[in-house]
Amino acid sequence: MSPPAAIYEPAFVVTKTDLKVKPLSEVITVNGEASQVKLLEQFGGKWDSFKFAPIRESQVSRAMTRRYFSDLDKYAESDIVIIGAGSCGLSTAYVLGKARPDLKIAIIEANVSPGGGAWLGGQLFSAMILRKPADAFLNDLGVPFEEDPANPSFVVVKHAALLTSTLLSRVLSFPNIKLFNATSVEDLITRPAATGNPQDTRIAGVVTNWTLVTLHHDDQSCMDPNTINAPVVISTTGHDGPFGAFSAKRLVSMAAVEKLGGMRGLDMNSAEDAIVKNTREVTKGLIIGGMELSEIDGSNRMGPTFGAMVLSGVKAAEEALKVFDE
Ligand code: 48N
Repeated sequence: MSPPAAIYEPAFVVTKTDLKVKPLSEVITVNGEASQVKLLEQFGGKWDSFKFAPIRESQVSRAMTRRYFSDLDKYAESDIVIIGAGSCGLSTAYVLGKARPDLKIAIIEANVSPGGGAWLGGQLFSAMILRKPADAFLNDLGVPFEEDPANPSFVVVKHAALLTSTLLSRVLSFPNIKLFNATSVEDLITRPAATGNPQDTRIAGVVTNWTLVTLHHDDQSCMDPNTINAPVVISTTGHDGPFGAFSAKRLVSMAAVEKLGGMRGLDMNSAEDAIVKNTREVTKGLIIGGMELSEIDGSNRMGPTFGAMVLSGVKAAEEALKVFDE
């Protein structure tokens, strides 16, 4: 039944004459062969006789749990732990995954869904702005963007989710990187300094728990955490909030840092330069990047522009590699 002529809008992207309309059976192919034909030919070519291969529920459970627990065992000793899978943490992981496929890298993300604040460009607007030279990172990652000659200082990714999903898929495809999501870092593993000065404390890993447990320590009997040892921890937990700025606040509560600088008002120009320039090892074994850094340093916030997040990630990766290049 064709749509009512009066309100029907023609196809937005291409007109039908430009399309080489293929039968569905040729749209999804397996090794170049029309898979639907292949898929259905074993069922007499009809969906109504379709059946999946048989399974027993315990096979699914074992396929998931075996892998998860072997990963927990493997990453119990990691080379690098990244706390927070937002735009900065994922950019850090992407650079490290490319540069050092020999290192074991664990990413701990409190939410079920990684990505942090990078699924929208700002407020509810989906386009994401990155100021140059962050377009170099997009080129390396292979994310398309638009340039406007009238605004040569920045580029626009048509939807923030295009950057974040591309970054996420590349990071998760590295064999040496494991994402533990729905998992929170609820403390840092520390080693006392020979000086006895708490400000010389060395960070030697993270203390983790299921996020739902972390959220309910006050109303449940304490459920003890798990641990991951690592010589380098990179904290990118975002600016203050229920979970944000985790390591910055923990350093203050353990007297490793005197006090928080506290994020200042919005000033794009100074905020983005400061975050990238000051991404650093704030105490032995702990590098802080992204918006969490504004809480330590008291730098401004930049609002809806993400160039500093990806380039802070590049800098954080470089700082971490100094430890392994020694
Ligand atoms: O996206 P965020 O919050 O943090 P960044 O630094 O990667 O990116 C910040 C950016 O999105 C902005 O805020 C923009 C540029 N706006 C600036 C402005 O002026 O408003 O990601 C942090 C991630 C989140 O996914 C959290 O769930 C996670 O870290 N997280 C944790 N994961 C595990 N354990 C924790 N303790 C923890 N705390 C936060």
